[in-house]
Amino acid sequence: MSKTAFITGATSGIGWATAQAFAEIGMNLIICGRRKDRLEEIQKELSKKVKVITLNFDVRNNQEVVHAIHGLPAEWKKIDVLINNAGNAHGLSSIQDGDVADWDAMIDGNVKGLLYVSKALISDMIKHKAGHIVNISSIAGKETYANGAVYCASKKAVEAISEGMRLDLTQHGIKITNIAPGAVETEFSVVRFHGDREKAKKVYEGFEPLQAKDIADAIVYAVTAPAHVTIADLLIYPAAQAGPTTIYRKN
Ligand code: NDP
Ligand code: 8X3
Repeated sequence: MSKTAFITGATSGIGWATAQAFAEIGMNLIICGRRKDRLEEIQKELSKKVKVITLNFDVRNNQEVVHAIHGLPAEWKKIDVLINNAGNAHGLSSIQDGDVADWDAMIDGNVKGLLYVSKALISDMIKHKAGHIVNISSIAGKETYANGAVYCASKKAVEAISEGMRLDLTQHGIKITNIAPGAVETEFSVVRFHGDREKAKKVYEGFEPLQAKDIADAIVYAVTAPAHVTIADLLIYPAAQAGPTTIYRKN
């Protein structure tokens, strides 16, 4: 029987690439995001290969999360794989200059949103004594960099939640994978710089960044590992990167 994956942040970047990669291996998809038009386009594309439904909610709003998940049709209630991917950086500022609205967006989305979605799905995974949760952290969750205190804090929280989930849920047959990418060229930097595409482009100049598909391939590797294997933690850099801000650029 085909498995079902629930992917947050599937309208762009890593989440979208993961939806495509899962469709290639025959997984049915519940794709989530705030941009309804994009969800519908992706649904149309991937429905040629697998069954796809869309859920349109903001992960920061627990009521919306619970309403969307509880409203799933009966045949979509058994989730085999949850990809907690939705998230972004907002701003790149010193702690003294940071914008409170940016802080709220990062803590509420990257941390509380991941918790809300997980809580709404974990009890059924426990009931079925099976499941796999993949949390998308970041190199920012491993090492803090200047002007990134709050984004790094949000991803350090993801690291702690991954560890805690593994400690609490392994006994229920649920696997937890934490994936920490370095620089991936997606809409991430456009969002971080509040829509400034020129500034975003510069982040990836002079080296070959990861593409969303590189991370999707790692996610497929983790979720298709044999039943007795848990891929617990992966740190994935582009070849030119050696630390959060140590990137060897040409010129
Ligand atoms: P993108 O900006 O391309 O994608 C972010 C996705 O998250 C979008 O689909 C967006 O959908 C969704 N999202 C963001 N906020 C919310 C929200 N409040 N509610 C619902 N959905 C939301 O960036 P990436 O693909 O790069 O980012 C995916 C994950 O990877 C993030 O957690 C990011 O922190 C992490 N990451 C990224 C790295 C990079 O260099 N790109 C490196 C390390 C980690 P929509 O706007 O439609 O709601
Ligand atoms: C995204 C990578 O280095 O911009 O999490 O924090 S970084």
